[in-house]
Amino acid sequence: MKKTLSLLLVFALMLTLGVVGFAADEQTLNGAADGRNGPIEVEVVMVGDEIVSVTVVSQSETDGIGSVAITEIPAAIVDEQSILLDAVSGATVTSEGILAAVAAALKSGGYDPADFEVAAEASEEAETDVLYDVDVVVVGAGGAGMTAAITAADAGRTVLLLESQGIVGGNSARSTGGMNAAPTEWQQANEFGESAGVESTLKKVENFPDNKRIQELGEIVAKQWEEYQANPEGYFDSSELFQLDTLLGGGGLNDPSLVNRLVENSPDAIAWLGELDPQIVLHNVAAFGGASVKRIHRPVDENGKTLSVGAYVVPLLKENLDKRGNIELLTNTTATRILMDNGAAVGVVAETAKGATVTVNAKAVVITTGGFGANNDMIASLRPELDGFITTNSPGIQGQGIVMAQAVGADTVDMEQIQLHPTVHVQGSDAVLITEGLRGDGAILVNQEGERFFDEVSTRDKVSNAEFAQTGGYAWLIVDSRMSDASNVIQGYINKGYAETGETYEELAKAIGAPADAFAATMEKWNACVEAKEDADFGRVSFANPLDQAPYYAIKVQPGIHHTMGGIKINEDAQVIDTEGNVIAGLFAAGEVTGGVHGNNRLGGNAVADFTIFGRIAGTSAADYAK
Ligand code: MEZ
Repeated sequence: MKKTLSLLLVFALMLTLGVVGFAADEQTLNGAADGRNGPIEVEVVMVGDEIVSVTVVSQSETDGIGSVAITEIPAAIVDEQSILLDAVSGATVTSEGILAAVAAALKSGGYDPADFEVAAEASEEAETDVLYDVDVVVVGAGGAGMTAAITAADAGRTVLLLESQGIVGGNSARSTGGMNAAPTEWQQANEFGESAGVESTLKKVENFPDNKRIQELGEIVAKQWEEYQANPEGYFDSSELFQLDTLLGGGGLNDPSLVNRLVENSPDAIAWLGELDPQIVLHNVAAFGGASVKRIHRPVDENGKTLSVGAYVVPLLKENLDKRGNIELLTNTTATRILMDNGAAVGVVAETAKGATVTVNAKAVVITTGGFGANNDMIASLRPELDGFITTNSPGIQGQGIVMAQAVGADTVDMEQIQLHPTVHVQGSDAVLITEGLRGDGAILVNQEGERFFDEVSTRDKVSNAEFAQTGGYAWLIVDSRMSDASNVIQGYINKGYAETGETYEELAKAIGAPADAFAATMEKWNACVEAKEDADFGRVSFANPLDQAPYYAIKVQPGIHHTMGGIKINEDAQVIDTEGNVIAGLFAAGEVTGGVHGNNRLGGNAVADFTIFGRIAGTSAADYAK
């Protein structure tokens, strides 16, 4: 004890004399504030009035979205000695959470946060206009844009990639489920138990007597199914069944040639992602709405638990983008106009966040700006009944690319086809997508009366309409702990506070305010349906496991805008088509900015397929054109 005391005295003397290696008035402060997914905790080191360092010590923000703010905002605070900074666009909630946590830390150390609310010097600096000359300019750095840029760069072209937001990823970064592909070797790892799904699809063909392609595919699949049943080896799926599901799901409105292109390229697209980056492994195959069989390919962690596909793939695409010396990425730069010469696209004009003009001369232009699901005015002008609806879309999804393409004569298709996703959870001011994967893996939907009301794995349009008809227009999505133990995605929802919970059915019913008897009866009846593999009430044909492992969870969900199926008209080579039906030379488009692939309703898992497959096609076509 005596020895400890004397050591402390020596240490205090050294501090006074400035002998030790840190300044005497250095202090470490801690603060916390809410981010998008939960609390953000920071550690702030101050020396006198100087912010020496800011470290985020704890957070649960989304990879590829919030993670960008977590890297950029602390460094900017130190550089600018300010907490009055612009948020990283696209990651506003996380940015503001970090700034608020730093303010709280400063306050705890006796500082007045207002003293650090100084206008950042750098942001006052004017930017100068700039001119680029490249082979290919890609507008929009979501999944399709990054894929197109990488493909064109790998074909030897110089590429400039423009992104209106502060982060890349767009809606792709928010996608959760996975990517449809068929037939693949990874489907073969599953035991086939989806006969009822195939039978039910073949029956639906009768509903489209005038759709030549649906009839044609129906005949082919019926024959394939007959042959398989005679010799049931391996897992049953085919390119034709995948096309049939996509066309039936889209109400037959899809362009069959685009569907064919999507499907035929799907197995190779999964392989391509794995070749691009061996870390991209999408080999866990599951059932999703509107698919006759298990077809969505998902990532899992080292323990086999499912992960969100967007948060998994987007950072890896970005990493691969950064590795290429012939791609330059400009964020916070919004393209406003396509440059034309003699009927051909020859570049774009864009504007930086600080108002400077970026002029890009390019041999080919690729538009990949995504749809318009975050642009309420555009939505309301096409579908007045959706005015003010909640949306799962990223804020940058404003339809800019569609407007720019129309200005140079591009045609559009199916613009009024706007998809509502039936399981969107409202948390504060956020509308959060609760993946369809939960229903594919066995979850059910009950209404406020504690009763099932529809086939949960039907297509999104139908499930959404059924929800609207329930009390309050919402439903409760029910999972058990067997499901949550197998999924990082579900555990994330629980950790973020989206779920009510109960140790028994009755307890969960109480937590959600539903009648306990009715809810418990619904659960027992559902578990019996799973055992019998038959749902006499609603005709569901995919079952997974009974929901009988406590604790049980319920997430409140309602329909929200998720995908805009309409957009720029393209052909199979991702060339943009004008209102006269001709190709616009030098102009290409891919991903949600285009229309025609999904008809009046996109199937879950077809967006990631769309951005990868048509992103690659657009990148290849643009690179060829720009030779
Ligand atoms: O493709 C989608 O939109 C998708 C798979 C969404 C989801 O529910 O996870």
